[in-house]
Amino acid sequence: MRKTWWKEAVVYQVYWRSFYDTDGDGYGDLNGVIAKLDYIKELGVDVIWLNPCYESPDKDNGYDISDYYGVMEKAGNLEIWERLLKEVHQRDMKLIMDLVVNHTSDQHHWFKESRSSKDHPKRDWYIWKEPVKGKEPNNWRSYFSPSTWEYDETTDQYYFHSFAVEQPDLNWKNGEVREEIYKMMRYWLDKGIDGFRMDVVNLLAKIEGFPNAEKPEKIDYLGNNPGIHEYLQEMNEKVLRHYDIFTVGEIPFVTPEDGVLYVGEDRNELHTLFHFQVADDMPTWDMLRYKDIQKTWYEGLWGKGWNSQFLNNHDHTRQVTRYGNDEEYRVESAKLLATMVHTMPGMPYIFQGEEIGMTGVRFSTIEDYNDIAMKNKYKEEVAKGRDPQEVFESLLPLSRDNSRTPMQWNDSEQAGFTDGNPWIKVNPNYKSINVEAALKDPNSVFYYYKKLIQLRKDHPVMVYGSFTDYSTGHETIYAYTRELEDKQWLIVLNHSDQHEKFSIPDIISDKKLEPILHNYDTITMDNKSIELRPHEAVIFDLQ
Ligand code: ISL
Repeated sequence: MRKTWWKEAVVYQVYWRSFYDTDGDGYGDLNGVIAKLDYIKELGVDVIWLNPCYESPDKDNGYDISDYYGVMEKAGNLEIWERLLKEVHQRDMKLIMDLVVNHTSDQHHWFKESRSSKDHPKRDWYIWKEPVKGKEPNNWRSYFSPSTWEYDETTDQYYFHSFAVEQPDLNWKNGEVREEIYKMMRYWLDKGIDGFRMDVVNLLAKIEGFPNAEKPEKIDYLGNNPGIHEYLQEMNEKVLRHYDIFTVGEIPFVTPEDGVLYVGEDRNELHTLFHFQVADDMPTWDMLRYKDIQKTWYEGLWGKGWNSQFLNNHDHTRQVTRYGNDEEYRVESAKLLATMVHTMPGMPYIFQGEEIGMTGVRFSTIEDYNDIAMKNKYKEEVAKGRDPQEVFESLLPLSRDNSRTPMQWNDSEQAGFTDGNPWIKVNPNYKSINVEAALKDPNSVFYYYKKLIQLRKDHPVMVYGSFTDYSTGHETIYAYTRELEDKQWLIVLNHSDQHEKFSIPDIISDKKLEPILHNYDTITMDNKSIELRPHEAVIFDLQ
């Protein structure tokens, strides 16, 4: 397996609008990220992924871009962005930006020109279709609305949008569009960024002819269509391969068989990917399903391409709430989940606040929420006549706002996030869950993450070691090895609220188990088995 800097990296995701506000407008900003770089560096991470800060009307929190070359005023300006990049590099960290090129904002001048008339030169920069029997051209659903089509009176045609009405899809079949995107990519790469996280990059190619879907609610027809690999190979040829960077594709609906086509080292497309067989398709914790997903992705990619590991981000509820125990065992559970993500094969991603065990949120009314996906779904379901309170409660667990509440810096007003009125309420548990408290507590989740990240730097086995599961079929214990040359680790996790006992497999029972990281202060074991308390996690070096 080829060794590279990015394969050994840990990525920290900064959702800047919820990170730290320095100008009191209630939104985090780039100066706030700069102000907290020493905190991020203290953790030991190597790369910062910055969510979009380009010019945007902010209908989808920056994922609706109106000018790829500008920085939205809420975030700051280009000069502050330049300073952020310099400060990140001065701390020997790297910065990757979000590349959102499946769609733009409907306020982008390209779209305004395109929609102005059927024969405008930019008409074909977006996807326009005639009505069919006076209605939408087909039955496809979008991520954020009942149809992927929005009627435009000016020219009596529909335009295509995979997400919100305000996010029209670019037409990647048009070579002018592709060249314009490549030019923009070079602009940011030439400024010195270290790569891109590519937003729904497998949606760029659409099914020829836009035929009706048998199951429109499944929406997987939006991705992985013929032509996508040609686009990515062209992007690689014309842009990516000319820089020492890494690219991570956000690739929904993908299986390992498809995934290797995006990240295979012989494919000249992307370096690694996020799949969503957990985050989108596993609503709550299911150990057997998680084990199977990790096994199939390991078998599908190992030796061919590189995986990425995450359990939460700005779109997916905080992991200790969704997949762990955020009450009685919050600290142990947060540490166990971190141990698992960081010892699985692939690059680990930390979403801001995860390192102090921040939890999901339960606000009391729909007005407390901001997420366009949740608010559109709420309106759609209530319009069907469903009880509003029941709809609201059904949307709470997976609302993207669970992860978007402000970073909790201390126990002062607004958790030290802002002196103003925050754009979204702070999670009320900030009084006890905050950075200041974590930095004072040697047993905090923060310092456990710091140790995990340091282990990766000190032990190549954590990055390049082969993976073997020794707990197949066990619903609460996950026990697996990582092996590289003569180095062998055993990771043992008890993902449950009960006490468990793990019998050490014969094949490794002749080895001495030397604990190197542990989320409790003692270990109870003999040479045959290990007693495991609720959410206990141990990494052993086998000697
Ligand atoms: O949020 C999701 C479901 O809970 C994800 O499926 C997510 O919408 C999807 O993976 C695409 O996400 C990306 O593109 C969207 C943007 O809203 C998300 O924030 C971004 O991560 C449109 O650009």
